[in-house]
Order: sequence, then C-alpha cells, then structure tokens
Amino acid sequence: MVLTDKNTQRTKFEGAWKVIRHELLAHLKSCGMPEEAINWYARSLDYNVTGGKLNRGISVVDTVEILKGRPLTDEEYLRAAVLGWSVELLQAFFLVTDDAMDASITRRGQPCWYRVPEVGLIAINDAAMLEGAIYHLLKVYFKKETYYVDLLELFHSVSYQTEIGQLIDMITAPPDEVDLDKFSLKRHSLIIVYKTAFYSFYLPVALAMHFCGIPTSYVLSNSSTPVAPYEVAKEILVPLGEYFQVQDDFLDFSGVPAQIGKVGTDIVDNKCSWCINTALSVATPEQRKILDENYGVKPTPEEEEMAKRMAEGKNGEEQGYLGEAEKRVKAVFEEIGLHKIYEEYEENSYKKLTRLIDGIDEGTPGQKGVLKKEVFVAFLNKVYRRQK
Ligand code: DMA
Ligand code: MG
Ligand code: MG
Ligand code: MG
Repeated sequence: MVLTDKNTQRTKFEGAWKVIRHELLAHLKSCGMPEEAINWYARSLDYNVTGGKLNRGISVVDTVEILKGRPLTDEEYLRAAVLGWSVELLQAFFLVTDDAMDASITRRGQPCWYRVPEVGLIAINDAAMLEGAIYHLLKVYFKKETYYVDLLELFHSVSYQTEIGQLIDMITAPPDEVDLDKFSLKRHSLIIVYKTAFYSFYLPVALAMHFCGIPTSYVLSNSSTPVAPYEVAKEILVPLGEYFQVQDDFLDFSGVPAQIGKVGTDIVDNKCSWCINTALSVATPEQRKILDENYGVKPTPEEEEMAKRMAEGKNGEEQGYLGEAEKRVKAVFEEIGLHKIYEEYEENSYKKLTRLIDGIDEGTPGQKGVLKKEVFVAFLNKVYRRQK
C-alpha cells in the first residue's frame, strides 16, 4: 500500500497535536486553574512532548491504516492520533524522569527539562502530569468503547514493565560501585526488553490492534488452529525493541550531539550497555584493566563544567566534551573494533527479524481483521540503520 510521504505524515500528525494540546489546556482552565498554571503546563507540554522523532506515535496511525487497508476518515484519524500522542506523552514522562536519573545534559538538542533553572525538582510533578494527560485523553475519546478497559490495562501494564526496566537499569549501574563482573549480555537483554521494547514497540501496535477491533484470538480462513495475534505481535516486537535499544546504546558511544540530540552519558554513568558488554566479551587482559580502571569514573568538576558549557554551545557542531577516563574507555571500544561488530550485529538482527516477519500467517489474501506482515516491515524499516 502506498502511504503518504514521511513529511506530510508528520505534519498531519502534528496537526492532531494542536487539538489534543488545546483539550489538555482547556481541561486545566475548566478546573479553575490560574493563568500561571496553564502557562506552566503549556510550556512543559511544548518542551517535552514535541520535537522528537515521533516514530512511536506515528506508528500507531500507520498500523491502523495498514490493518484497515484503506485511508482513515478525519474522525478515525484524530482518534488514532490521540492514541499515538498518548504514546508520545508516555515517552515524554519517561524521558523527563530518565534524564534526571541519568544526570543527562541535553535531550532533543536542548537542556534536559530538570536542568531548566526554574524547573529543577518540579520536573518530578511535571513528569507525572505528562502521564496523567494520557488517562484524561483516553477518557475523553474512548470511554464509550468496549475496548476502553483494554487500552487502560495496556497502558498500565506497559508502564509498569518500563518502570521495572528502569529500576534494573539503575541498580545494575550504581554510581560509586563500579564492578564490571556484574554485567552480562543476558542482564543487558533483560534490562532493555523491560525498559524499552514493551513501550516503544509492542504498545503502539497493540493499541492500533485494539482500535481496529482485533480480538485476542481468531481462526484464519486457511486453517483451523486458533491464532493469538497479540502474542504473535509481541514475539516480533520485543526482539525488534531489543535491536532498537542496542542502537541507542551504540549511538550513545558513537553519535555526536548534533546528530543524536543528546550527550552520551552511558560510560560515565556506569551503564550496563551493549557496548561495554560486547567489549568485555573480547577484551584482552590489558584492555580489561583499562576498562576496570576507567569505566563509570566521574569527570573532574572542571571536566564536568566544560561538558555542560559545550553542550549549550549554539552551533551544534561540538563533539561533546570528554573527560580523560571516558576518552580511555572510548579508545578501547575503538581498538576492539566495536563499529565493525555493531555493523554485523545490525545485519544479523535485520535478517533474523525479516525471517520472523515472514513467518506470520495472514490467512487467505485479503482476509480482513487479521495481523499483516506489513505492520512489522514498516516498523523494521523505520529503525534499520538509523543514525539518530
Ligand atoms: C531509555 O534508556 C529508556 C527509557 C524508559 C527512557 P536510556 O537512558 O538509554 O535513554 P536515553 O539514551 O534516551 O537517555
Ligand atoms: Mg538516559
Ligand atoms: Mg536511562
Ligand atoms: Mg541511551
């Protein structure tokens, strides 16, 4: 099917945001909130929700179109976009808290919300309000639907999974207790499935499936064995989400701020990332010693000051300022040929995911109301070889 081109799609999706933003602010007004509260909330929404890649949100709308097999009416589009923007609101909620916990400097090319001087710890409540907006929107747009409770349950369970993932991400990386023996690719996989895969990949597709009335089980016209489509979707989207987070980990090391919109913090934060785990699996004893002595080592106050100043530089060309310990870790990553290993990982993941997608049974051609391969192909093509 020919979908409209990427820019038109994005503009249309952003158009729906205007309606949604207005709804959220009007609700605050209707509660009798003073002008300054409305302005604060508007600023938080504008700062934290828009300006990203919008991959997750647009995927909801894309998936609905693919499953329905036709263009959407204006009303259908808006309601599908409400689900898409709800995923973006969830993402905004997680990013605001994630940046504070990771002590990150920039996000989407601007200072992280908690680092805006007048914001600080109020960011905790702002994050909670970004999440609260989801349930307000679901009530306004979906309360009458039979699948309303499915939407609620999905958002709740996926949020909880993400929070569990964030917990193991944080406690596997205590700031003042660097012990690389604690890391493993197995632990890494558990972290990234929970902190990223469910909310970034399974959630958008499952929302679209509920919206299109896909039941939890159906029988295809060419077979008598029942299919559990939400499980089928999960079996592909979880490994796809793992692949996506490995890309995020790799870009944290290899990407420059002007390209990825953020300054990488994984090495300094002692994160159990794909890069360090891969390096540990091939490091010589000498390289291992350098990693033990430098991974997770905090920059000196002078280095930290420099890093912040450079992150705020206006021309966006900076490499980002690296402390000496971080430089030594990066040098080992280069020495072991991490770029090459990553390239191979990427090609293998693409092949593996393509095989999984090929295994989906769509029934007889044109059968309506069933999962389609195209949903997953579209998603895979969005992330394959991404540079930001
Ligand atoms: C991302 O982990 C997970 C969530 C739930 C936001 P991360 O800290 O690697 O993300 P980023 O690199 O964007 O800070
Ligand atoms: Mg982070
Ligand atoms: Mg994090
Ligand atoms: Mg990251």
